Amino acid sequence: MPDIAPDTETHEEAGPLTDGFHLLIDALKLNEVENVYMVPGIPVTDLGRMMQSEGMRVLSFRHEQHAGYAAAIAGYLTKKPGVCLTVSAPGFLNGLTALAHATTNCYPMILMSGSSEREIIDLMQGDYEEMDQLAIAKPLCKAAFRINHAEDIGIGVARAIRAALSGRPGGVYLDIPGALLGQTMDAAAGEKSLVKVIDPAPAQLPGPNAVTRALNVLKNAERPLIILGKGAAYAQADDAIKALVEKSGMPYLPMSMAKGLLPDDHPQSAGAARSLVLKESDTVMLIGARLNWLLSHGKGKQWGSEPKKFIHIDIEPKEMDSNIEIAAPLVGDIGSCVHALLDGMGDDWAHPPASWVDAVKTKRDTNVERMAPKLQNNNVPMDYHGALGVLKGIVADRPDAILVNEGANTLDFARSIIDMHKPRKRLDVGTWGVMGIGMGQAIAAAVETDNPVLCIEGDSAFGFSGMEIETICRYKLPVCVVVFNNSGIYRGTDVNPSGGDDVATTVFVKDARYDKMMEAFGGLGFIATSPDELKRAVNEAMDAGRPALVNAVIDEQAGTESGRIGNLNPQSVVAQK
Ligand code: ADP
Ligand code: TZD
Ligand code: MG
Repeated sequence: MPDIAPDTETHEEAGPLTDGFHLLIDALKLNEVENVYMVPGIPVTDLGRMMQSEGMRVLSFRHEQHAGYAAAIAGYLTKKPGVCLTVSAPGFLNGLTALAHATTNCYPMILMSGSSEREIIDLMQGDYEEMDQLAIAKPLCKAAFRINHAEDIGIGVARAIRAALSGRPGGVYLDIPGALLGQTMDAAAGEKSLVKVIDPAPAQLPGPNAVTRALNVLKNAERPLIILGKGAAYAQADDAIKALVEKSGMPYLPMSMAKGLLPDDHPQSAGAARSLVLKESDTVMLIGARLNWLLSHGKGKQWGSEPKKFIHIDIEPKEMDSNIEIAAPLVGDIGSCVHALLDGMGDDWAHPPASWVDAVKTKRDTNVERMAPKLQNNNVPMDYHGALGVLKGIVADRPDAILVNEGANTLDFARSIIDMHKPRKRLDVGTWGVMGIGMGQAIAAAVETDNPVLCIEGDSAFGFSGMEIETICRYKLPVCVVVFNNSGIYRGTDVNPSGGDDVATTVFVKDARYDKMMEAFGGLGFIATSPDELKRAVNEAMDAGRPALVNAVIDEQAGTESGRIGNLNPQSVVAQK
């Protein structure tokens, strides 16, 4: 065997080195990622520190799920991927719910998780926090990648960003083996390896035939309806959408998070005539809204007996015909599609027949009138209407505040009672109806927008993320949490059907003082037992611009099972004991 010759080639002095930590940070910064939502620990503790020292804003949470929900909604609010950073196995799994939630809701997000030694994981030899994270993440997100070599960090981050943002946005998993962070390479070569993603969400223009087809369907409509979904809000094509709605003269219905895209008191809003427009319309144009369970899949009693024609604007071609036949699919990004429609409508577009527009308006005005006195009641204990009537006024006075909302009755009543006045100000449970988004979304809303945040939370819903009020206090965020405390899930009155000592499964500790939790971390605590007290407390909290929690005592009997979706509960055929 020949002797191995000594290396005679590299006599030049080696240049400065960089490492995986710095390359990752540089790659993120190059792509304008400014904020990271994380929980520290092996192997990402130093990464968090270095991100902070390199000028990124690093928000350290108490639980990864909430860091994940923060990243997901940051993506929705900014059209840039929200980044969540977690430790391996358990931290990764805690973040995964949020990644799946982001994907389900079409929010761009990147979950970056540290991971353990590949060789040991693959031989299942029991490493610290061992888990094949990439394989587990794959079915739950839009794309999943692992970066194994420092020189691939640039391209890996670029792929993650483009995958999250392009087409239908969604969640992306990026696996960061601990060993990667410590890898070194020549600094100049490292810098060259970074990739700035050019045009990460390219415009997707609709085909001209598809535009003509859609306009023809619209033209022939007698009772048209526009439905705006959160995809329309995400698209940030606010002016074009408003122009389209107004030029068309058609009534429109905003889905929950599309409220405020046009102000809810807009004359064409059919928000308070939902049942009528779903049932009676003959043509429906969906803009960034899916015909999923939230719209009863486009069929059934709610939609009336006559067949309707659907026009569907969405960036995802597979969404067309997903539940029912779409007469005019318009595939493209919402901005481009809406502009194409506006152009095609010309200057003399005829508004729908007055009989239809007037019928919707009459129904809406009647419903609003009927609701008004309920919202002014000053009952003690408060019911949902009395409490939300007050909060409706506060939101009207503070249209820039971001409203975060979760719960069952607390969600459903707040959604229908509180008008939104500007786009992307209402953040809620999204497509899954997930409890626990509250504090994470509140934190990201404050961090990403600098606007004040008002959270309206069921007491159960709040409990899922309640510990993050420490995070809110630590970062001194202008978040006011109102807990609708009815001592339970849906109601506080259930009794244990067995007659045993345990309380019913839906009931919590009576007279709980959630306000004291906030005080424990230095925030402001309030208790409100009447609408007047609630008004005073929330205004004081919002004026203070500091972390605050108002414990709003709600009538234990006021709620109904599952809020508005009790019909989805399966029924047992066996008589209950
Ligand atoms: P909602 O729950 O408010 O009804 P969904 O989440 O069901 O809304 O629907 C959002 C839809 O918007 C998704 O089908 C998604 O593909 C689509 N979407 C998201 N961003 C865009 C965009 N920029 N252009 C076109 N469609 C988009
Ligand atoms: N777990 C998760 C993650 N999401 C869920 N949606 C649920 C459980 C089930 N669930 C609901 O759908 S609403 C709700 C739960 C537990 C709480 C309702 O109680 P609340 O609101 O106190 O938040 P109200 O005002 O009492 O109805
Ligand atoms: Mg409750």
